[in-house]
Parts: sequence; structure tokens; C-alpha cells
Amino acid sequence: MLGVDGYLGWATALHLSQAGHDVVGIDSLVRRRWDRECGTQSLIPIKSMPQRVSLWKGLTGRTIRWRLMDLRNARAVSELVRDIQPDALIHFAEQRSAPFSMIDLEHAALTQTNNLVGTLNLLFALRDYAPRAHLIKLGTMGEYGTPNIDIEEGFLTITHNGRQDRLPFPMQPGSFYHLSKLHDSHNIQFACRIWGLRATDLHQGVVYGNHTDEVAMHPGLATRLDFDAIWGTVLNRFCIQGALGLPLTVYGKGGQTRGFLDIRDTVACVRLALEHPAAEGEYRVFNQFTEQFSVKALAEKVRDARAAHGLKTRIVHLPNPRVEREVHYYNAKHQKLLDLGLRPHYLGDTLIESVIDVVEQHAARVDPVELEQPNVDWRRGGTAGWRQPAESRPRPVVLMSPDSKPRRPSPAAVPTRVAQRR
Ligand code: NAD
Ligand code: USQ
Repeated sequence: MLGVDGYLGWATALHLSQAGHDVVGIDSLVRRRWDRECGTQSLIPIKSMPQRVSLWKGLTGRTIRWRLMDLRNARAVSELVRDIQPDALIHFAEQRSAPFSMIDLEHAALTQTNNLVGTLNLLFALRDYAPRAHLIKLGTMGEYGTPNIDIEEGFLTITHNGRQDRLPFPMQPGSFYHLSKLHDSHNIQFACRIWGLRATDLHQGVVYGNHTDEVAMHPGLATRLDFDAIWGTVLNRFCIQGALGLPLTVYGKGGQTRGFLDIRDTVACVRLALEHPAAEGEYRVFNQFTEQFSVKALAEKVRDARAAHGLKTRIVHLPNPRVEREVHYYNAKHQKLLDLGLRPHYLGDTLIESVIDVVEQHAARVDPVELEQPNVDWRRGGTAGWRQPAESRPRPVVLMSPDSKPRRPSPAAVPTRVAQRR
């Protein structure tokens, strides 16, 4: 399990361990460093990796073997694969924020080198030491973009000038991050073709929620929950904005439509892929999401869930910091995981309410500034604070409010990098 310290990696590691799989968990902890750099933090406090695995062992008797490792270190990756001889490698360990990748050249290059080099190191290690192991790679629905035709699962049969072939679906990613996933997909597909490796590329939609059966066993097993404009994904952000009585920030017209899934389905999908491996030499793509929604429809769902409790919610349309279609056709297939037995948890008011409950418990950790204006623009990059050279940027300060009611800090009163980046 690569990326075990992250939002999805930790929840999946617990789920697979509970199901009886022998899990080795790898992470460089770089995401904790990027949080410090961005002045961001998880809404829910998370324990250190040694604390997490020892708590898991104490509660269940099951062992997750934890190793600190950067996937960019080719030798360490080779030795890992040679020594462990895994049946499968589950690869979550990438820089996964689209806004982070659009800050400037440094962050675009960091995203692409981190993601591509890590995956290449894994491919070569598999070729040399475990060619029969199954690579399960987290890709993204955003690789496809928003074409004006139905989206298939990875491949499209095309007839051209009277000849026919099954070819990779045409891709139009929407950020340097999403492009890194597409470049990975090409590299993995190529390695399967020339070396006979087996791989499943999970083109996952936007994930929401933070509870799985295993995470819910103990507060110390919590997985992270991001809410800021760099790391927070849209539905998690809307729930958190709603819970704090802040307006829900729809970018542009809000017709942007994406595939979504509950984190409980993420862990189930990965397990299904693991327990039904790809064949030797096979590169397959599963579209991993359960429902599609427009951003505006999601905001309205959150508003309606709160209205049922007599609470008012305001939806605002901000100028879109991204370059993306705001009104478009979207119909993406997602049949293959259902065929393997996925039983989806569809989005309902209960889920929205449960996330809102969690937010209320941790409200003191939220900096409301993080929930308002986005601080990275696709055309111009990061706002003023990001344009300073790294060494002259002020050191991050974590905002901790002593009372449980979030206050709206005035920029002058909050000398953090967050405030300075606007
Ligand atoms: P996350 O940032 O919470 O976790 C990623 C983890 O990978 C972090 O703990 C980080 O320290 C680690 N990591 C990054 N680069 C590394 C490296 N070079 N070596 C070792 N460890 C490294 O992200 P997440 O939300 O859990 O996403 C996990 C994966 O799922 C990512 O590949 C992401 O692209 C994909 N994905 C996420 C979503 C979502 O909505 N969260 C949706 C679709 C796809
Ligand atoms: N959006 C808003 N308001 C907000 C935040 C986002 O309207 O406050 C909009 C964005 O403009 C976009 C949509 O919501 O149209 C989704 O944005 P997001 O930040 O939730 O998701 P995205 O940037 O696409 O990235 C996330 C994860 C990434 C994963 C991807 C899956 O961070 O790792 O790959 O979801 S997908 O979108 O299917 O490519």
C-alpha cells in the first residue's frame, strides 16, 4: 500500500487488513510537509503513522507493517519489491491536488516529477523483481475531461477510413495534476505491453465522506479530511462550509459535472480490483465512481439537507478560478466494478448530515479564510503570496482557536501565510 498516510490510503489499508490481507504501508509523509508549506491542515486531527499502526494492532491484533519511504528513490523501491515479493502494489502515493499543480512552474514540475518518477520506479521494480504482481494504480476520471460524447472505461472502438481498432479513449485533462495521471497511464499501459506486467488503472471520481467501518472503530484511527481551497474536494468543502454557516462556493455557473463516490466505495473498489486481478500482460481501466452530479446540484443538496433542520444556507457563484467547461454534456460509463460486485453507497442526506456533525466537533480547527476565495487561478497561477521566492516566504503558523466557535479573522489580525497568499 503506497500512500498509506493519506486520506484514502489509510482507510484502504485498514479495510484490507481487516479483510485478512497482509499489508505493508509505505509513505514519505510528504503530504504533511505540503500542508505546512500551504498553511493547511486536516479538519480532523490525525495521529502519526507509528501511533496509528500500533493502535490498530491493539484494537484488532492485526499488523500493518509501516515503512517510511519516498517512491522517487529508485533503489529503495527496487529493494522493497525484491524483499516483500508482493502479490499486489496499491499505488495512492502521488501529489493529488489540481490547484497545487497550477500554482507555478515549481509546483507543476514537482507534481509531474513526483508522480511520474514514483510510478516509473515501481514499474521497473516490478519488471525486475515481481513481474507477476498486480499493480493497482489510482488514476482519475479527470483524465477524460468533459467530451461531448459518452465516456467509455478506458478504451473506445473507432472506425476510421473503413478500418477499426480498439484504442485508448481520447483524453483532455484539466490541470497539470490531471495530466500527470494521464502520463502515468501511458507509462503503465506501455509497461504491460512490453514486459507483460498486469495493471488496473482506477479512474476514480471525486471522493467524499470520511467514515469507513474500520476508521469509525476509534477516534485515533481517523483519516484526514481536507477543506481548504488547495486540498479540499468540492462536496467535502460544501458540507464544511454549510456546517459553519458560510456560503457554499460554486465556481462559475456550476454546471461542471463530475463522477462522485463515497469513501466506503473507494475501499470496496480497491478490494474488488485486488481480489479479481488483471491477467498477465493486461492493462485494464475501471471508472471508479457511483453517481454523477453537477457542482450546482451538489450545493443544492447540501442546502436542502440543512433546510430539513430549519437551517439557512447561501450558495454563491464565484468567478471560476479554473479553465473548465461550466455547461456541458457528461455521461461516463461505470459498469465494470458493479459487475465485480460493488454495492454502492449513494449520496443521501444522512451522509451530508454525518459530515456536518463531524465538522461541528472540529470547528475550532477551521480557518474560515480557507473556505472563501480560492487562492490559485488557472490562468495566472497562485495569488500574491505564492509569487514570493520560497526562501523569503514567511513560515507557516497553524491557526488554533481556543473556543469552539470559528471566528472570521481579519487579514491584519492573522499574520499567517494563508492570509498573505490572497
Ligand atoms: P493524500 O494527499 O491524502 O494522500 C497521498 C499520500 O501519498 C500522502 O500521504 C503523501 O505523503 C503520499 N505521497 C505522495 N508522494 C509520495 C512519494 N513520492 N513517496 C511516498 N509517498 C508519497 O491523497 P488522497 O486523497 O488519499 O489520494 C490518494 C490517491 O487517489 C492519489 O493518487 C489521488 O490522485 C487519487 N484520487 C483521489 C481522489 C480524491 O477525491 N481524494 C479522487 C480521485 C483520485
Ligand atoms: N469546485 C467548486 N467549488 C469549490 C471547489 C471546487 O465549484 O469550492 C468545482 C471545481 O471547479 C471543479 C469541481 O468542483 O469543477 C471539482 O473540483 P474538486 O476540487 O472537488 O476536484 P478536482 O480538482 O477535480 O480533484 C479531486 C481530487 C483529485 C482527483 C479528482 C477526481 O483532488 O485527486 O483526481 O478530484 S476527478 O475530478 O474525477 O478528476
